[in-house]
Amino acid sequence: MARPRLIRLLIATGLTVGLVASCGGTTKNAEQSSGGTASSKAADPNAAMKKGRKVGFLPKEIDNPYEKIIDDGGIGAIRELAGEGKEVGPSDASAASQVSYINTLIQQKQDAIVIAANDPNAVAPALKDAMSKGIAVVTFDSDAAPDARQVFVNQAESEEIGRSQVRLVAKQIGGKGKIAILSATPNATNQNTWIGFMKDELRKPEYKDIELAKVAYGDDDDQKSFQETQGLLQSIPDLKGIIAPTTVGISAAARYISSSPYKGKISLTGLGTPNQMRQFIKDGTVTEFALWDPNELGYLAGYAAAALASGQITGKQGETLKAGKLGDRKIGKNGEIILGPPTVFTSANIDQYNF
Ligand code: RAM
Repeated sequence: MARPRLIRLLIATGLTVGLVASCGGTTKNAEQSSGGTASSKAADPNAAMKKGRKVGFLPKEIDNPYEKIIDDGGIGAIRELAGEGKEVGPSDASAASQVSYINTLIQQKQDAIVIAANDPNAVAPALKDAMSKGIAVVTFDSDAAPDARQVFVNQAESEEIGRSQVRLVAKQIGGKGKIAILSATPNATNQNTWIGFMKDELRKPEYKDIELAKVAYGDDDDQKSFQETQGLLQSIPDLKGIIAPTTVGISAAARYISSSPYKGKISLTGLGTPNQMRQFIKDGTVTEFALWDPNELGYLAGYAAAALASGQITGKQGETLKAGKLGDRKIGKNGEIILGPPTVFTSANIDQYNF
């Protein structure tokens, strides 16, 4: 990966975000945790990483290629630490389905649960139950209520993800016209947080000529996202741009647009994997989109889970997570650890990435 070029690109597009945790929210401390044994003890940074830890990775849905890359990264980290990692999860991005998987992981006496929550509150009671039984709980990608987990491993700073999506679409449509957002599920913590920042960004005077006409939900389902794209384009004839802050949504939208009369007339950007988006960059359907490395996100979450389950960290602000090949990471406010800045992919760099 050509680092200097990548950094130049990030700066040019304004996507460089700090490696520090984002602000806001309440301060996480041991009292706010569930009182589970893993979280109520003080951290011992010098404790050995315990071998044989059992860690269950629970994605938003099992068939989402993005979540699969994350879980593979996490399972790889657990393997590195001589533990046993596994991925389990529902075939639809629903919180109710996730709850039964959480309960099974509790019954199996896993040492840690690492979850991308489909709804911040609906999974909280089951996660609190896990913590009360001494099971470490880490969220990644999409957070749960802060008192229902010890650590949230966020892919990048949420505010910057949201604002940068608006900057990308504004550039592509020349700062004027109607846009729509094609999101994932209506309750997804991550998409809703990003959309909140997108709306706030759009209030700035420089975007006065851009109107957010609609937020549609493809539920992180390929077919539904494809149909929602079609619906947006047919119902808003003067639509100029779509932001799809979901890898499932952007790839389905690109597929629809690439073989429709809208190709070349509508701008599409958002968050996608280079492998799913390559053909749409090459055929000109999409010019720029962003993402981080999902494998590294999973790896970081795996290390956080193992460190919690070994007593090295408790999730308190200021603690340091030793994250193997990713180096040391500070735990920020509200138990949040940030992976790092996203990369913007274009025809100039997409072939350097394979995920
Ligand atoms: C989808 C999911 C996930 C999100 C990515 C960008 O795969 O909705 O939660 O982070 O897109």
